Amino acid sequence: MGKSKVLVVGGTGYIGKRIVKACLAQGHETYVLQRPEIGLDIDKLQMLLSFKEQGARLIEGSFSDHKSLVDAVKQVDVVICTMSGVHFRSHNILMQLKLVDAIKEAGNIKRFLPSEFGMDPARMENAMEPGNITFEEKMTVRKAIEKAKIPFTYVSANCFAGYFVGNLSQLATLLPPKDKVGIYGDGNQKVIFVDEDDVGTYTAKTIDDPRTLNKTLYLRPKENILTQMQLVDKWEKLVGRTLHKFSISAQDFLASMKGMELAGQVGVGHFYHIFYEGCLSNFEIGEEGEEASELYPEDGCGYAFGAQRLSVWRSWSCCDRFSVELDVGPLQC
Ligand code: NDP
Ligand code: GO6
Repeated sequence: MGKSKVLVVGGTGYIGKRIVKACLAQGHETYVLQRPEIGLDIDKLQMLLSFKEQGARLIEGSFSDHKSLVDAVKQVDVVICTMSGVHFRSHNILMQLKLVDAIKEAGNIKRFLPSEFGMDPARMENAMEPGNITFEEKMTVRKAIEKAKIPFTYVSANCFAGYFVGNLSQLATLLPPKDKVGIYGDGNQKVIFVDEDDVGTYTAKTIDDPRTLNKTLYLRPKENILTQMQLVDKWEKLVGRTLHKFSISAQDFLASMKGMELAGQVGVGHFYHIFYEGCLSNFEIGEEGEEASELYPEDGCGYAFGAQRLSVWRSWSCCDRFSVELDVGPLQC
């Protein structure tokens, strides 16, 4: 059986572009939705053209034109949606209901991967407001998928390195702290950090795998499970400098939400569940799920997986601020 044809919806986005690249790299006939709404967004247009140069096919379609979505979906076997879902960027998770309708009508889709790629929303029923919107909307999409009997895989990708590793998990910055670092409580909850390229690779790997049909794929390689303290320790060893650590109590952390805009409040709530409650690692993967590094340990890309690679830090070691001030050599991994 040949590799399935895949359509990526949201392909110019932060995680979408990695998924497009991984699908191409793994030999899938890869289609990317080209929305007329991108208008004069020249960055998106050029990205789409570069996908085309790399072998992707562009399909025109719009969320405000149902038939265009049905026609797009009819050309492929698998749909991966990477619709935006980060409040300070843009949050359109429920727009996917239109895509679900189109997939239902088309009737040919062997697997749909909706925009998830984070915490498992099914385990976040007790999440605090307003961050719970993220999980509730993702659950609404899941319910529509399951009601329409569309075959699915949900990818729980845990913490993207770009948002959680480079900054040692500090809020409101993506840069590594220079002198002092806030530690959530005792910094000992187990967190799972995943390189974005690995999210792409694992996602592409799973689309034709019968073992993940109608299941959740958790990206939880052992090397990627680190506490915040272990993360800070790795960085300190890398740069040969010790940072001043100050503990933030759960109470103070939650109190910091007050006066923030919605996006900031959502972030604080999510960080609370991850760093104080340990929501990413405080459960065993059961019958409803599979773990990615167990399913795909080999295939010659094994070394590319895992926090050891930390490409986000490798890039800091080439960044003036650290190579000059801290004389960081290349990462050993
Ligand atoms: P982006 O903000 O990069 O947006 C992705 C795409 O969404 C855009 O490129 C665009 O597609 C599409 N989009 C946005 N608005 C509209 C609209 N009105 N109509 C149609 N399409 C639209 O998303 P991310 O990559 O940041 O997020 C994707 C998923 O990953 C989300 O579910 C999010 O929650 C999750 N995530 C998880 C993180 C983690 O640490 N685990 C971190 C960040 C995100 P087009 O290419 O067609 O323009
Ligand atoms: C990422 C963030 C970083 C928020 C998830 C505020 C959905 C998920 C791990 O990417 O709110 O500074 O699971 O000041 O299921 C954001 C969100 C993280 C943005 C979390 C996310 C993670 C969304 C911030 C900040 C670095």
